[in-house]
Amino acid sequence: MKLRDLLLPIAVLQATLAYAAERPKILFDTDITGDVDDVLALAMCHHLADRGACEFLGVTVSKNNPLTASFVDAENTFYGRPNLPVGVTRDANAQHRESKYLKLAESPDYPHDLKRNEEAQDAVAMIREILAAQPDRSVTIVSVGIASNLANLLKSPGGIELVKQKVKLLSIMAGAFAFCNQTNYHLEANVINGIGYMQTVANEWPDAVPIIWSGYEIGEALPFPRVVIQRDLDYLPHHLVKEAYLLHSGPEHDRPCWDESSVLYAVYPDRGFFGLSAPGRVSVLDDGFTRFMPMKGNKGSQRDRFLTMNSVEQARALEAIVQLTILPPNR
Ligand SMILES: [Ca+2]
Repeated sequence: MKLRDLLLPIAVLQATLAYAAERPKILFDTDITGDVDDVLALAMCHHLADRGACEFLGVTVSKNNPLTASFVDAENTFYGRPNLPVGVTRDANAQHRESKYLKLAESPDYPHDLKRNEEAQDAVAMIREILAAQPDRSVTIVSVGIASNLANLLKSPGGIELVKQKVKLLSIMAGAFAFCNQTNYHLEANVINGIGYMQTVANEWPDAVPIIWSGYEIGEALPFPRVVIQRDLDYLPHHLVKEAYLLHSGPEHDRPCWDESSVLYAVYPDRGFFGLSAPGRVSVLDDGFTRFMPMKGNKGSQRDRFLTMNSVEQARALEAIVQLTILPPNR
């Protein structure tokens, strides 16, 4: 046997291991109740996992509504993952939110077996369990709602240490870091609907674990094209994403892709979809404003950066989000 024949399998194994090590392990924390971008972002997580771009570990819900677990399980089943772990907040202080689309979980068109929040896991216990079972510094948390679960995780016994040990990145949709919505002081919903929770995250999240913030201005610059909803999801008689979008936004609205931006960055951080600010530190003020202070020289925290986007990145990111949302379910 030639030396080359011996070395080739080793090279393939090394490449495979390197790939597996790079592939993000995603925990998706969502407030899937009010806005519909959570539904599209969850669809993206499934499609990205289908193509092997990430590993999908589970979904936790940060707001209170009796249909959240049922809807998430319906969507997970729709996309071929009926047994994906689902956790819901047990924090009675977390915002209760009505929904225009969660009722789709009760439709016979979307069969699934998790029907009641009481049957779902406690979100914080579930996150702790999943983190504990993963290799060190390997888990990417994508947070696209209020920060109730993250704050309660940090406050749980040993929670900060667990995050420090197991989490590689927090990709979070929250705050505002540019002139947007006609002001340079936009108070963003994921913060102001639970200011204390977001303050806990900003104050207590370990300095060694990077946070990438997607501000309001990013999603606002990524309007999901209504024509895609109108025309591209008719390959099934009943499409959960299409029906949820129509119930929330109607057929004549281009809903901003706030939550989708944090999924896209988490899985493809280096594909030219976004730029990044200089490193620094985000603090959450008592009125909910997110203030970013850049690192000065070699001093200060380097934990936080926020997404930026030029016109080329904007066009690329929007098309990637569209194409990663509308694929047929792999089931
Ligand atoms: Ca959301």
